[in-house]
Amino acid sequence: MRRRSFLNIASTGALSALALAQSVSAQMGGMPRGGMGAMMGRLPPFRSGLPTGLPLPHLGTLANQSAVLGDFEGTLVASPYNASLVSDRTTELWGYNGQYPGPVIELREGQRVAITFANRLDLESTIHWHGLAVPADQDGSPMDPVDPHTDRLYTFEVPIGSAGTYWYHPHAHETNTLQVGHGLAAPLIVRSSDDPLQGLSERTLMVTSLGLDSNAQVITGSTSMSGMGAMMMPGMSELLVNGRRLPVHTVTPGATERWRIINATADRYLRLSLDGHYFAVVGTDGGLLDQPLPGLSEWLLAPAQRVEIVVSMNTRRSTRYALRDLGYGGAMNGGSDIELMTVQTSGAVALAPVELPRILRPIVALGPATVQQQVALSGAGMGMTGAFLINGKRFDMDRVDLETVVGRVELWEIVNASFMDHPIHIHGTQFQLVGRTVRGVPIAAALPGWFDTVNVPAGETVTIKTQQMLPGKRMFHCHLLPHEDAGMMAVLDVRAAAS
Ligand SMILES: [Cu+2]
Repeated sequence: MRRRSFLNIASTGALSALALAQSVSAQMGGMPRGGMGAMMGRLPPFRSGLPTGLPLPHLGTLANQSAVLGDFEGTLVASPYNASLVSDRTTELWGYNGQYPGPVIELREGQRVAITFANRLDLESTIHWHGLAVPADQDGSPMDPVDPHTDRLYTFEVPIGSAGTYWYHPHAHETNTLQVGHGLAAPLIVRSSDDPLQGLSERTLMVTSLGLDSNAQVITGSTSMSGMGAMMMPGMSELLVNGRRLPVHTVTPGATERWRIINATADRYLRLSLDGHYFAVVGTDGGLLDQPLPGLSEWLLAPAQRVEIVVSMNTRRSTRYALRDLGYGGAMNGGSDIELMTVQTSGAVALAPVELPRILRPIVALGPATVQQQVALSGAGMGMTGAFLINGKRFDMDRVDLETVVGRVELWEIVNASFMDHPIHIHGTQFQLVGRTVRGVPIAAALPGWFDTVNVPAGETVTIKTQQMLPGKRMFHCHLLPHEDAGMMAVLDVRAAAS
């Protein structure tokens, strides 16, 4: 199959921007492919009976209960609750504070945070602060479970320089497809005092996948069929934005908006595109890029990744545009084109476009790597057996798979020998992209920005530069949750630096 250009670049005239965007295209591995998805036939879009066309909701924020000025204190209760999603039916969801998605946690750089987690589920759970560099014992890893019907306190300080879009979700042993699939996930936003995009109108768009059976009860890829889950889920779930199927976001014509988009699905790649619009990417997993990347028509957002985009709406009044997932075959997810949200311009007088600053913030490149590590991803057989492995092994939390030292810069070569893409997430840090190797040909793909999750396309090698600044044991794993549950996870032991 011939590759075609992933990103259509508007005529910005800037050759360097074009070259950079092409390297982004290369880095994201984002070409639609036939592959297994095509071989297995495209599944018709799943229809759950969820209503469409309702207004895009603003997500509620978690109340700050701290009596100390500047600190953040909050409570998250995870429990089952009944929701009315489909007419004449009640659906049991599992939620944080009875919300789907859960409440947004709004934090500031440097803030001291104390969050009580009340686990009112009948199974063990944790809260993982996805992408934030918090101490290993506060990271909500499966080594640190919170028993059913018990509480625990998470405390950490929000790192300086971490302003960006994150999310929180359970990270229990082997039950994450089940827990996230029932609704346990929510945004976490970190703000800085000197945000160069502060004046822009802003929306957080949390994309989740929800599967409902004919009785409006949640279906997920269960642990027992976790190997199959990644293939079966997409045909059985719908994509929601802020908890709603195909909501309507009404905007003033010409308005310039900043969207923080979170892929909180269990296993869906999102090839995002907005009909009739180009957009600028301004941020990735770990916050703003060094400069905006304008003129993009699509962006591949792997499971667990976030992207911040700025889009200036068309000046035509009373016109509808679809925010779409164009479909991506790399993880056998069928590759259908699905509308996620309707953007509707109002009848108001058009606003003048806002010009973006040329520089967003400095991104300091990690220094030269002194150690190289190999991470091999494989799937046994054709994946039907449920064996998804890292360096040939299934996850064992009592084993250490890789070792590093606090502060050491390492080059990780993540080799995907399997037949499908895997989005690899490393806990405890943000890393930088170096390049990828396609059929033996290395392609430089430096993008001045920070990531905690990178897509590693089938048959390719992705090279990253990474550094851990806090000691302790950290997970790294595939963020297709059925793969993670099936054991595609490993332990990185970060040793304190020798004095
Ligand atoms: Cu995977």
